[in-house]
Amino acid sequence: MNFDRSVALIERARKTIPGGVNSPVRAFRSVGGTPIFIAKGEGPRLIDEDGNSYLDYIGSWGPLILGHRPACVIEALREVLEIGTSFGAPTEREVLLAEAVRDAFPSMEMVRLVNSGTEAAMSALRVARGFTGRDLAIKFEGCYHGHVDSLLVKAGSGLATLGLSDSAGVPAAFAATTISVPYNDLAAVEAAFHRHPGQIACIMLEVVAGNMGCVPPAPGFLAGLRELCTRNGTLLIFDEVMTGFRLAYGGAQELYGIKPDMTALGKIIGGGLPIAAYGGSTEVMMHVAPEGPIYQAGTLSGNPLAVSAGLAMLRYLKAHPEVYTKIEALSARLCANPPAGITVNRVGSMFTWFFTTEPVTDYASAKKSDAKRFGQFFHWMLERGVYLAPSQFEAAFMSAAHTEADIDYTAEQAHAFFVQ
Ligand code: KE4
Repeated sequence: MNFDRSVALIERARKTIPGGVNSPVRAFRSVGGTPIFIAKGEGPRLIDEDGNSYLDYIGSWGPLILGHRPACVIEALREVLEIGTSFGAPTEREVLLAEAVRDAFPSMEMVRLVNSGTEAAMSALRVARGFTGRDLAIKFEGCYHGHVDSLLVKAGSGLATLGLSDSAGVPAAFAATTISVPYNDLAAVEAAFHRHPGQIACIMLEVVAGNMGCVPPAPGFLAGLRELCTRNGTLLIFDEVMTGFRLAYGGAQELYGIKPDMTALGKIIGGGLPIAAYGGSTEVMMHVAPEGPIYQAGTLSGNPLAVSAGLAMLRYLKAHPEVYTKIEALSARLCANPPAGITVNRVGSMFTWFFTTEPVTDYASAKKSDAKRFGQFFHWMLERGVYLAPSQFEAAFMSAAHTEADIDYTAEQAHAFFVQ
């Protein structure tokens, strides 16, 4: 494959954009090589600036459950362009989208639309703190909730201790409001409650983790968190930015049957345009301005352009439940009979091939993977027209635009890597 234009473009891009990218993972730093610049997306495929074609298993990091440029979204965008793009004033469309979200996620009696998953998680955290009057939050190592200052923390020295900044520019005082514990470790959560009685506003988690690679909740983990939160007056916040509308139309909370106090949504809810949302019970959400004292705002929140794309996406998914059975079957087909030396974690259409022989149940076990060998695998696949996430610690996503032939080609190329 020829990557000349991407090579030239990244050199040029680095002069005006840090790393030449608008989000760090796109820079290929953990797999090496040159990030490819995309010219076009169509169905399950991406075409780069050198004309190379790839089967896309990132799907813009989750939003594109129907593949690139689905007709329902494109048609909705054409229609809304006739009336405008943003008004900074209420419109009927955003009421329709809020109602569609509430119908899909009954725990979200009230919904506030925002523009990114980061905003959704940040706002839900603020509401939990404002509603409970408490400052501390529990998160899990390896889970990512956007670049929210106080959630960019790594575990403190011992279990259940206050977090330490995981990014420059985050004051230690902010990080110290977050307790970071191992995913799937209920005992560590209980220890945190014992150590900080009456001080914990919320627990926030990815219900199925995708940001350390795909890691499902252990049996009983979610129910245990639910019980601990109820017992301690702490809000349970499900970050479903990745899993919402993907693992089921009602997200992971439908799949696992656990009702959170608040939910953050993103990605699919926008149909590929910038929309996200957070919400919860009426009792909690009536604390949000202008109804209550917790402030949150946004110039483009609920803009008709993005809302129209999101509405079209959700309406299509609701009317076509067969999308979920298709992407489940395609993902199962791709992950069946993994090569020796690989641990595959999959939940529905989210999956990760970990380069380790040990089970991956949390961040510590995920980090035992051979990231260098994953990098070699990534480039082997890229050269053969398969575009995987450029990091061992990301989930891959299937779309309904992929076909069995696409899957069989992908599997064939993947298996060939292990016998070369
Ligand atoms: P955004 O602010 O990027 O829209 O959403 C942040 C976020 C929140 N919660 C979860 C569970 C997420 O997965 C994300 C963002 N996901 C990453 C993928 N690992 C986005 C890719 C990127 O950062 O470029």
